Amino acid sequence: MEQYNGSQIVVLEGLEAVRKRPGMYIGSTGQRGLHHLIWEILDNGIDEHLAGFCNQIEVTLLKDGGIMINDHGRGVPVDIHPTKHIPTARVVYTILHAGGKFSNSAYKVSGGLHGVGASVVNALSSKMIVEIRRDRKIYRDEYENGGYPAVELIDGLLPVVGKCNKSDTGTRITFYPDPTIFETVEFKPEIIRKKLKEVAFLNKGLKIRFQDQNTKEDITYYEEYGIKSFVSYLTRDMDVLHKEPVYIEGISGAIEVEIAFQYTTGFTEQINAYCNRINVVDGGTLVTGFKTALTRVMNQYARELGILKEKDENFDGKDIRNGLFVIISIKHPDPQFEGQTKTKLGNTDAKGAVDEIFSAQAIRYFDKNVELLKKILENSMRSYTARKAGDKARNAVLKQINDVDTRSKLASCSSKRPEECEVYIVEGDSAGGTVKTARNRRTQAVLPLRGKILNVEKATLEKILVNNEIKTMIASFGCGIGDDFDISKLRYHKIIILTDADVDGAHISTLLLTFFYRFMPELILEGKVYRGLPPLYRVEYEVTERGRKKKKSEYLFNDFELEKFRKSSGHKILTLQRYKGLGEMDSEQLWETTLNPETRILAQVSISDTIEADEITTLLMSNNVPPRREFIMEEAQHANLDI
Ligand code: 0RA
Repeated sequence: MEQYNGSQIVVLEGLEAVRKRPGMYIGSTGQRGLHHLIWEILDNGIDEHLAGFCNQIEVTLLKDGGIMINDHGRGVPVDIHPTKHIPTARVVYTILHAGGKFSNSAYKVSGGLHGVGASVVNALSSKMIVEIRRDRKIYRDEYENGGYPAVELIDGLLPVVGKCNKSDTGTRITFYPDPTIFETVEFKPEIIRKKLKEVAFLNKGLKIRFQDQNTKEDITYYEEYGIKSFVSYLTRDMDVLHKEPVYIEGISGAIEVEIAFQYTTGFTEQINAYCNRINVVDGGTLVTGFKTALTRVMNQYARELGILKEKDENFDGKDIRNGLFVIISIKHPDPQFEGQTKTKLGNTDAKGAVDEIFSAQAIRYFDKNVELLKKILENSMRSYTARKAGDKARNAVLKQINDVDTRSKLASCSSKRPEECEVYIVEGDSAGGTVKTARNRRTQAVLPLRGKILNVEKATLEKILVNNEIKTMIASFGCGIGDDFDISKLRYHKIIILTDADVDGAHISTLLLTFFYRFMPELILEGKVYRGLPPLYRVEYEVTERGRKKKKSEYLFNDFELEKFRKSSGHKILTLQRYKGLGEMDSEQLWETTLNPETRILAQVSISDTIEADEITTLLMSNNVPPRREFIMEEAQHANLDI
C-alpha cells in the first residue's frame, strides 16, 4: 500500500467532501447524476476537439458495467506538477477543480453543474483507470474507493505499461460508478446515444463512436455540417418552405456566434439555444438578440418590398417566427448561467453579439436570395392577417370559453382546494361513466372526451379554440391558454390522462400532451400532468394456505409482468382476463387499480430533453404514418413518460 504524503491527504479530503455531498457536484445521485459522470469526462475530450487537437472520441459500455471514454487528443500531461510534485495527470484526477487550470480552452465552462472536473467522477467511482498515450508511451494510473491511488509511482512518475506510435496520442478513462453512492449504476444506452448525437451536431467534424459490449451495438456519430444538420434533423418529417437550412456564423469581440434556421409550413416555432455547447433551455440574452434582429431585419425588408404598406403596422415577432426552427449556438469566454436550474444565459454582451452577426449576415444572405425572402414574408403576412382577423374571433372564443356549458360533460368534485383536487380526462363516454361512479367525489373530477381531439400541431389556433373538447378542457382547468395562461388559477393540481392501453388510447394521450405542451407548457414543466396506468391483465390463481386451497387475484400492468408471473410466481393460473379497455372493468376494479391514490400507478409527464421533445413534436406533425404509430406503441409500454 502506498504511503500518502501531506499534500495527498488534503487531496483525499477534498474528494471525501464530494462523496459526502454528491448532489452539490452532480445534481443528483439518480440516473441524471449517474450520466452526468460520463458528460464530465466527455467534456474534456470535447475541449481537446475545440482546441483543435482531437477529431475522434470513443465511448464504450463494458460488459462488467463500467464505461470507457477514449479521446484522441494530446493526452493529459504526465510530467511532475510544479507545485503539487506529483504527475500532472494525477493532479487532474484527484484535485477538485484542477481541470480548468490545465486546459488551454478559453471556453471552459463555469457555473451550473458543468465543468466540475474529472476528479469528481473519480471521487464517485469505486474504480477508475487512466491510460495516457503520449510520446510513444502508454502510461497508466488507477484509483479505488473514490480516488485513492492504487498504483505506485516510479521515481515520482506514472508507470509505463506499453508502447504506441508517435501519432497515437490521447486519454482513455475507464470508470465504475460507486454503487454505495448512486441509486442505480446502470448506464442507459438510449440516454448516451441521445447525448452523443447532440454533441456531434454541436461539434462539427468530431467523430463520436458508441459501442455497447452487451448488445454489440456499434454506431458512429459525425456531422459535417453541425447545427445546420441539426435543424434538418428536427424538420426531417415536416413540410418545409426551403430545402436547405440557412447557416450564419461570425465573431463579435470574444463571442463566436453560429445560427442555423429553416422555415416549415406549420405554425409552430422552436428555438434551441446553446452556450458553450450547453443547452440553455430557458433562453436568455442570446435568444433575445436573435429575436430582436430577426424582427427588425424582416420588417425592414417587408417595407422595402412593399409587402407592408405605409398604413400597416409592423409584423409582430411571432408572425415572423411562424413555422421557424432555429438553433443558436454561441461560445462565450465567461458565461453567466442564471435561474434556479442555471439554464438561462445572462450576459448582456451576448445579445449584442447575436444581433450584430445575425443582422449583418442575414442581410447579406437575403439580398442574394430574394425568392426565399419573399416566401418567408408571405408566410409572416398570413400569420399577420390571421392574427388581425383572429384577434376578434379569438377574443370572442376566449370569452365564450368562460361561459361554455361544461356541466353536461365535466363531473366536478366538491372540494374547491386545488391542491387536493384531481381531474381525470377519460377516453370515451362509457369509461367516463364508470369512473364517475367509482371515484372519490370530494377530490376527483372526471372529464370524458368524445372521440379523438383534433391534432393541434396541424390545426390553426382558431380551429383549436372552437373545438369542443378543447374548450371544455380549458374551461375546466380555469387557467386560460397561451399568453393569457395563469397557472395560479389552476383548479386541479393533478391532471390525469386516462386512456385505454392500446394504440388509439396512446394516440389520444399523445394528442393531449401535444396540446398541453404547445398551449399550456407550464402544466407539464410544473409537473401537474400525469398518465394513469390501468392494468392490462387480471389473473386469478390458487394458493394453499394451512392446507386449504384459496383463490386469489392480482393485477398485472404489462406483458412483462405477466411473463414474470407465469415464470416465477409458481402459482397455478385459474383465469386470465385481458382488459381491452377501461370500459371492461367494473367500478370497484377501476377504483382499486386506477383511482385509489394508495394503489394506483401514475406516470408523471416531464420534458426531459429538447431533442426528445422535438422528436415527438416532429412525429406528431408528420404525415408519415408508420413512425408515428411506432412512437405511440413504444410509449404506451413505458411507465416513465418523457415528452
Ligand atoms: C492541457 C494540455 C495538454 C493536454 C490537455 C490539456 C488534455 C487534457 C485532457 C483531458 C482529457 N483528455 C485530455 N487531453 C488533453 C497537453 C499540452 C501538450 O501536449 O503540450
